[in-house]
Amino acid sequence: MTQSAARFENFDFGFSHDRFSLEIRSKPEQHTSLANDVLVGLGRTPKSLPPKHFYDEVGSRLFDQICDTPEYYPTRTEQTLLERFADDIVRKTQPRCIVELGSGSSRKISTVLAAVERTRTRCRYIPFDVSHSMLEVSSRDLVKRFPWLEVHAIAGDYDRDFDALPLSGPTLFVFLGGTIGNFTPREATEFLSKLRSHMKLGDHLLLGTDLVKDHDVLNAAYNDAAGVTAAFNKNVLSVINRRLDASFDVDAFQHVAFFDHAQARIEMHLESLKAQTVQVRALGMAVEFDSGERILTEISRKFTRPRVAHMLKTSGLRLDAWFEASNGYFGLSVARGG
Ligand code: AVJ
Repeated sequence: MTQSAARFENFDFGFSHDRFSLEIRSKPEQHTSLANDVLVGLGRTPKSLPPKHFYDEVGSRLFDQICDTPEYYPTRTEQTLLERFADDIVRKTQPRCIVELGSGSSRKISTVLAAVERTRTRCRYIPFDVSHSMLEVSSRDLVKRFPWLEVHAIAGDYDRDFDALPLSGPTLFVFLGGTIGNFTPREATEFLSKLRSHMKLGDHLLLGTDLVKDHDVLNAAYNDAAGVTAAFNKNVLSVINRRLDASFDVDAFQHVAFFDHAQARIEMHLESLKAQTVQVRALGMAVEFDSGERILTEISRKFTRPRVAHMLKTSGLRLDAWFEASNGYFGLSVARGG
């Protein structure tokens, strides 16, 4: 066991070596409470499912493919912003510890770590994600690339298992991709307030937010011509089939996504192509669909700078610096407590 591992002996350690340890806070079958979300979300009208269930192995791979479609601009816009401003962000926040929530493939963080390297300081990286395999692959890659880096990966639900992190010194919490947009305004404030309660003097938050823009651009980003987003959306039905022994005919639903101007959000739905009844055997549940009935599977809110500042303020945070793409497509905020 490494030193940091010893301090967390109440948790399971999946893996531990020199500069990389993987801490398992919840097993993939437990952390997402899929059964409860299906019971509640498909048991009421209108039907809905939380977006976190998209990301099994197949779904995570599909999401990476979405990022490579020509229509889906957020990932590459944010990456360009990071490349341009990582040095400024690191100079401003001087992190000795970087915690990334929903780190995924950790592609973007290496841009920040390269900027840390240029300041000739070191830091510890704590990626937090549901996907064990993704954490393992990306962490191995990072310690190889940065010979000074210590990675303490945590497999769990950052919305739930977020406690007793092995922090050391000024910490930069990182929440990228615009994923904060998956939360309703109330949920976002709850989440950020909780994060705020873990922040000490000198800690910062680096937050990525997708911005309101031309509706055609927004609609295209969630309706790519190659149909990757449609496959990603429908995959949640396969997840339910496999994990809860359900009988969804994936081809009997179609992908629907559109920008709702009034709520400044993309809504993604699965629309039943016929009247049908689906069995969820593990729950002893029969779910009836009318023809054309929809399941809301994701919201993705789009912001403006004042809306971000307001959201941060209501969560006890203060917008300290704002970096925006020259086309106005995406924003990066640096915030601090109070
Ligand atoms: C990973 C939540 C930022 O909301 O744009 C991409 C997920 N859904 N295409 C987003 C997603 C459909 C994505 N986030």
